[in-house]
Amino acid sequence: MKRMLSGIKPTGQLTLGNYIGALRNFVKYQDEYEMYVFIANLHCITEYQDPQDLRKNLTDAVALYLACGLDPNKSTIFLQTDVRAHAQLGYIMACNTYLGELNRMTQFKDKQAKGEKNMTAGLYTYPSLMAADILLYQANYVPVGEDQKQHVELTRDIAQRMNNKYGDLFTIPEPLVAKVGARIMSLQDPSKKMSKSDETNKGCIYLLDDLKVARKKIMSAVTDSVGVIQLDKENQPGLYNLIEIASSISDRSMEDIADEFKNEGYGKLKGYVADVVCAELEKIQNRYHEIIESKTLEKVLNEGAIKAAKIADETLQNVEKTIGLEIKY
Ligand code: ATP
Ligand code: LTN
Repeated sequence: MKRMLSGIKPTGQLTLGNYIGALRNFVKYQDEYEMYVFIANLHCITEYQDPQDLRKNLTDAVALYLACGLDPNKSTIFLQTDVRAHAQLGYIMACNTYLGELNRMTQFKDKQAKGEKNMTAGLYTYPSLMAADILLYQANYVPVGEDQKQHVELTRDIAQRMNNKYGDLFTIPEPLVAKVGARIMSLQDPSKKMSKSDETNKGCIYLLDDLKVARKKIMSAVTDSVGVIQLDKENQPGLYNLIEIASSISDRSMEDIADEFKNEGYGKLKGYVADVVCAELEKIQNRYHEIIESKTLEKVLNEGAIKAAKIADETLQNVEKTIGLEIKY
């Protein structure tokens, strides 16, 4: 069975973008692959997080993983810091990543261009840690949203380089980006990704949003003045985004949905999208509350960490030995 690994960095509440671009796919893949999914808490602290908020976000993220359908009997679910090898291999990876490579990473460049102050060294070397996350498990595939593809490609380059230098240390992973839903856009500005860090909060639907609030966000999504329902991503990006959201969740094709509403007004389509989204959120939220009350999270994470550490430690030990960090008596 091929191995698959992915992580989510819960710096805030998980969003509909995370669900459609990442989480939902993990659930689909867990029957076909040996699946490893982790909460990337080390990646969270590349920017300051209030400790209390961070703890709450981590707990919510695990509960939401389960509520969205990840099954601990099929997937290994764990917290990044519970497997110490991540930070250890992360350092070794940083020593095998060139500054030129890190300088090309768009996520970092965008933040720098925005003139963000107090950017940390951790934020800069984050792609090296992400490479360690993946390579520790010798993963064949890494399902991610469009924005993370570049990081997985860097991981491949680092792995290839180390394999050339030292012999076969790592499996070369492939990014897996879904055709529909890989980049869900903000409901208020369809030129921007739907993001946790949305300043207004109106363009982003959170998985734990009150259903009335979620509906309102969809009904007031920015569209266009063309007035015709059709699939034209360039000229009608807001409408396209709404149809993409509904298509991803309902498993209907975008063409099918556009066709059903082609003679209707935008309000009717938005109502349909809101129905689809709210029904899904309601299911997720009901399960989320059950899971929080059942107090099973600790057990899931403990078992996950034991399984994950077994594989990760083996890779780390092999790397340390191969690159000459061990003394043989
Ligand atoms: P931020 O919103 O602060 O930019 P993020 O949501 O991109 O952060 P993560 O939570 O780590 O950061 O992302 C987890 C996964 O969700 C990644 O695979 C990412 O590509 C995917 N993802 C995030 N936002 C979207 C989106 N709007 N559309 C599709 N996939 C997304
Ligand atoms: N960088 C990712 C989260 C992440 C990840 C990973 C995803 C950290 N390590 C390893 C896949 C594989 C993000 O910010 N979305």
